[in-house]
Order: sequence, then C-alpha cells, then structure tokens
Amino acid sequence: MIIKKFEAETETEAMLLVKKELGKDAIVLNMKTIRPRGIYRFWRKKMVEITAAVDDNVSKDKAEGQTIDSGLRKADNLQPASNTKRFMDFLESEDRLGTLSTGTSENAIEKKLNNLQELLEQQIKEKPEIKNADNKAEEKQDACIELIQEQLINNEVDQVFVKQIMDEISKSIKKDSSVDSVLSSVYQKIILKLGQPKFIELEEGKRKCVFFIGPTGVGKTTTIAKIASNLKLKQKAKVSLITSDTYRIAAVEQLRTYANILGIPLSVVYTKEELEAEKKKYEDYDILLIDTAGRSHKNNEQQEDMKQLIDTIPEDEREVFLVLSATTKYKDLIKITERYSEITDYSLIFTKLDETSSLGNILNVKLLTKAPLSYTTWGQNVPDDISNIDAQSIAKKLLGGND
Ligand SMILES: Nc1nc2c(ncn2[C@@H]2O[C@H](COP(=O)(O)OP(=O)(O)OP(=O)(O)O)[C@@H](O)[C@H]2O)c(=O)[nH]1
Ligand SMILES: [Mg+2]
Repeated sequence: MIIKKFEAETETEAMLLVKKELGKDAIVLNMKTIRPRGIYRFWRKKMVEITAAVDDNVSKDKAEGQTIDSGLRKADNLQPASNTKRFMDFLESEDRLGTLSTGTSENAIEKKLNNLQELLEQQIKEKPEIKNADNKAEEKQDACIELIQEQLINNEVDQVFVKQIMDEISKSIKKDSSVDSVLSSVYQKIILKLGQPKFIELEEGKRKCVFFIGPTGVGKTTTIAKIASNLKLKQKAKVSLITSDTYRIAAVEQLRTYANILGIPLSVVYTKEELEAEKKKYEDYDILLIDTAGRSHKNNEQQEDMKQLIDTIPEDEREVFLVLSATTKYKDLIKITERYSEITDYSLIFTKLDETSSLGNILNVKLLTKAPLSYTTWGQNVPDDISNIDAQSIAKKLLGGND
C-alpha cells in the first residue's frame, strides 16, 4: 500500500493531484482543511489536505508519470519501508518540514482512531497472558491482532476476508510495531478494500438512464425519491422518473407522490417498447431514474424480464444500481448478487444502515462482487437519509468505533 498527502486550495484541485500521481484507483483515507499557523497565517489561504492511498501493484499499472513509490522516497529520503512505517514517517516528515500542518492534526487518521486505540490498549492490559508475559511487546501485538480480528468478526465480516486482511497487513507490521500502527494498517487496508466508489455524475450533453434493481422491500423506490430530490434541488438537474413496477397496486402511486412533490414527470412502462418510447420522449433531460419491481432472485422468469428491460438501453447509456439492505443475511446476499450479476454489471447501494449494528456485509459484498460501492441510506426520510458511501466511517465502525 502506498500512502501520500496532497495539498491544494480546493478539494477538486487536491483530488486532481491525487488522480494524477496515484492513478484513478487511489482511495481517499482522510480529508481536512488546514488552517495556516504562525505570523503569516493572515496572508495565507486555507488549504485542503487529502491523504490518499493505493495498492502498490495498482499504482504501478495505472498512475501517470512517475510512480508514487519513487516520488515518496525522493521527496522524503525514505528507504523502502513497511506500509505503516512509511505512513508514520511521512506524517513526521511533514511536521519536520514545517508545512501548513495544524501540528495537533485534529482530524488526522491516528486521532480519529484514538478512542479505538485506547479501547484496545485497555482490553490488552486485561488479558492474563499479557500480565505474566516476559516478552510484553510481542505478546501485546498478538493480543492486539486477536482483538482486531474478533472485532471484525463481531461486525460480521466474513472469516475469509478477515484472514485476507490480517495476512496482508502482517507482511507490513514489525514485531515491535505499536498498537496504533497495527490499528492504522488495518484501518487503511479496509478503506482500500472498500475501493473507489461510483456515484451518479451528470455529464454535459449526455443523458443518463439509471436503473434501480433489487429484492423486494429493500428501499429502491424510497432511494430513488431521495436521489431525485438531490439531483433536482441541489444540482438543478432535469430529472424524469419512470417506473416499470406495475405488479404492486400501490407502487406507482408511491412514486407519483414523490414526483408530484418534486414537480418532475413520472411515466409508467409495461413493456420494453414503452421504455424505448419514453427514452425518446425525454431526450433533452439530464437523467431518467428507472424504478423496477422488487424481484425474487429465485424466479427465473422475472429475472429474464428484468434483463430484457435493462438491455433496452445500450450499456454506454445506462447505469445500474443494485439496492441491497444491510440487514439481509450474508448467505442470502451471496445468492442475490450472483443472480443479478448474470443480468448486468452494477454498483451497490446499501439501505437500512439504521436497522443494523453490523456493517460487515458492506465489506463482504464489495469483496465478493468487486462492484463499486455508491450510496448508503439510514432511514425513511426523503430526501435526507442518504449520503455518498463514507469508507472512513465504515472502516472505523468495523473496527469497533462509533463514528
Ligand atoms: N429504516 C429504514 N427504512 C427504509 C430505508 N429505506 C427505505 N425504507 C423503508 O423500507 C420500506 C420499503 O421501501 P420501498 O422504497 O418501498 O422499497 P422497494 O425496494 O421499492 O420495495 P418494492 O418496490 O416492494 O420491491 C418502506 O417502509 C421505506 O420507508 C432505510 O434506509 N432505513
Ligand atoms: Mg418499490
């Protein structure tokens, strides 16, 4: 894993630097505003600092120009080092260089993980094998790894993935690595594994058709209403709603209510021909959001209908979001995602985060399907209870933190 900090005047500029140097697969670990300090602070602008990371093998293939690996060493005179060491050294080197760091770095990753670290240290101290051990440092590290594993399993991360994460970080931690560096390594690894998210982005001159598919009752229609509101009210987009859910009597009315409130058109389509006609009708719109009926992944005929409907829109004009509830059992999620993968590629939306305290399924399904994560929802309120996936918050919760 390669980690580096980037500073720029705006978030967009900082992200461009990240993409340029680390490639498009880089993941944001942390973002904060840095306020200038010292006597020059009144003349200096606030800067945005992004800490980003990328897996070594990815960066070599994808980054433009020099790899970050060589860049890092050149910049900081570092020898090739373990991930954690490189990260810690990098943070230190920045302070040494006296950049615009806040010094106390209130939002730094380590700070965010502080509570967790204290909790871990406390639990480690209570372990009888630590109290009596001769070689405390090693025993302490083993206990720390064990507790982290337990925490991930408690949060229902699949054992296979827990092992994978721990195996990968074990290569980078040394015998005498402290609790906080082990914790940081796992945290960063999880964020990398949650991957590059994919959101709905409007493109000038390109109308998008976005399908929302998934099992019954997961929150497809409610999520569409939330997304439509945000697109219309915040991004001033020209949005049209289409529903092909003609199976449930109340389904059309549910969406019509939202369409009326938002003042956007709603069409009902029964066949793929009708969908094609609606597509033409809304040629000058920015985006068509298409609701579908909840389907049982076990019903082959329904799955075939769904495939035909989606295939009405050519691949380069459509986006598909598979909506899943975070409360569904992982065993069922495996079957559901497999069936939908046979129909189409998709990005993942997780709903009902408010109804579960274990977020392991988000990581499990991401690693299983390799599909990008996108939005999460945590309540019934339209348009509020939705946001872009927050990998940092999920990683922290998986490790036992609150937020
Ligand atoms: N707690 C909670 N409830 C939600 C969330 N999203 C949706 N719901 C509720 O879940 C129920 C089903 O939501 P819908 O949007 O109708 O689900 P759907 O997937 O469209 O259902 P079908 O069209 O019948 O397949 C409703 O009561 C929603 O208010 C969420 O994030 N958290
Ligand atoms: Mg619905």
